[in-house]
Amino acid sequence: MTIDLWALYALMDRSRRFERAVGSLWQAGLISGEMHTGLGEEGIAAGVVSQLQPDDALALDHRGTAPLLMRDLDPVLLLREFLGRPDGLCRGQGGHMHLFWPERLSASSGIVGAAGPAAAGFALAAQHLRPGSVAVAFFGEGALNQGMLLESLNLAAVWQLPVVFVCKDNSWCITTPAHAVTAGDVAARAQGFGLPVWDVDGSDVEAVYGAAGAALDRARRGAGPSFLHARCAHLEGHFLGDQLLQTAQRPWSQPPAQLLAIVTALLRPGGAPLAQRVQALLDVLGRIRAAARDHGPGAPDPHARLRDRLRQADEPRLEALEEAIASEVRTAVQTALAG
Ligand SMILES: Cc1ncc(C[n+]2csc(CCOP(=O)(O)OP(=O)(O)O)c2C)c(N)n1
Repeated sequence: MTIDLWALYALMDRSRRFERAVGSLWQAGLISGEMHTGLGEEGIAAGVVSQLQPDDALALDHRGTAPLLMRDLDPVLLLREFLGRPDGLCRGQGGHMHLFWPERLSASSGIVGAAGPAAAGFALAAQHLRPGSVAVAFFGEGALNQGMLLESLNLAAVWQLPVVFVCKDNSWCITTPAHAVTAGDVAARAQGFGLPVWDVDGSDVEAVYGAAGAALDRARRGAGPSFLHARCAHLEGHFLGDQLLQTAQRPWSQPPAQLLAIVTALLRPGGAPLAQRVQALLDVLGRIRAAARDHGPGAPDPHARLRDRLRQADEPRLEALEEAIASEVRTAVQTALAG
């Protein structure tokens, strides 16, 4: 199997630039509500989505932007949806979490775990109506404690559905570390339903591509469902704009000044009692330590990782590619905001 790393990087870089642009619009107050990005998940999205066929189905969680863009959804339609405009993908009614793109059977939901039953349903339809096509579910490790996801693993195994369950494991469920709420071992859970499991580093797009290729091939052959467990980190924390969460979940890149600002804010007079604030501070520091322990000193950033490799291989080519993508994203943003 030859992997086109340039093509994968193009998907990841386009998604990274688009989501950064979305972040700026959100910061400017043009997008209402919370904003969850897939920054840090691009290696998983690209490794899987680049191998989907037009008839395949995709069930997504609250971080659906990257996979949808990588499936070649028009970024203008997507952005107008985020802006709440009637000319958006879902007439501005879905926001960034509840999306449906019928032409490529892709749906997302903010209900944690909902990608499981959606993908199982898509896969059941594929089994009867479109043999050889498959469904993919994307979800975080937090969803593994949702009954409906476990029921989906069970039914998929019993009915031998052509589905690949992709768990993007960042080891955090908003402010709750996974180990505090999830018993046992993720892979063992899926194996308990008889599903084969591939365990990969989600920041290594090549590894994800290899594992996803094997899992998708298995589903296409009618050999049944499987489970991809891919570890990752969310570079922006759980959602945009939460400095505490970002610091706690992304300890490798926090300049000391930012940390100092948080400590100062927590100890400022007024507001909650001092004892409570000191406790909050200790809690944040504990989380930083835990995250550093889980992730090590380097940022597990799939985009930077592949970029370094391609820069060493051919820097002018990389620059030209990035320039073209940056220009495409700029044009998409301008077009979406116009009219
Ligand atoms: C059924 C349900 N319960 C709770 C929530 C609130 N909620 C939104 S995102 C989230 C964390 C989900 O964690 P995980 O599945 O690991 O995904 P991550 O955000 O880490 O990518 C929670 C609890 C929800 N949206 N749906």
